[in-house]
Amino acid sequence: MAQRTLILVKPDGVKRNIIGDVISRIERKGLKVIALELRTIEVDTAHAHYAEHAEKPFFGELVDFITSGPLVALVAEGDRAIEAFRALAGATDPVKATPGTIRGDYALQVAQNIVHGSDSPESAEREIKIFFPELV
Ligand code: RTP
Ligand code: MG
Repeated sequence: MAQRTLILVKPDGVKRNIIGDVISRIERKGLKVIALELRTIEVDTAHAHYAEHAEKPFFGELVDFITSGPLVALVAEGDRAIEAFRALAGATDPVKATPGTIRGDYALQVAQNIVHGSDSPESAEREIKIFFPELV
């Protein structure tokens, strides 16, 4: 059964002109892009998206960063899409991320790690509703 995941090319990825490379990696893997939008999100949307981190010391920085400029939100679909994209993205800390992964190839700082991918089916459903309510 095909699974869906919510992927973001965060503002750092858009600024660095690597939207195309991220999408290319997603497509090369065999996942299908079924929705896509470039937009700058409001603080409320960022709070909803990162609600699980509301109490973390880095939450303010995370919200400032994710609302700092346009991002690309997309939904990709395919077998085990959630796990497949998390593997493409690499570890949260880009210095620990394996070279060849998106974060391993492009980033040095945990706060600016280029992409987001849903971490579970429950997160995917919740996050897709936030960015693409018309899909649900
Ligand atoms: P994401 O949600 O963005 O896909 O990243 P993730 O699952 O790999 O990591 P998560 O634990 O959900 O953390 C969300 C984002 O918060 C930032 N972060 N900063 N300063 C810090 O110590 C710190 N820790 C996490 C990262 O940008 C991470 O992607
Ligand atoms: Mg996460």
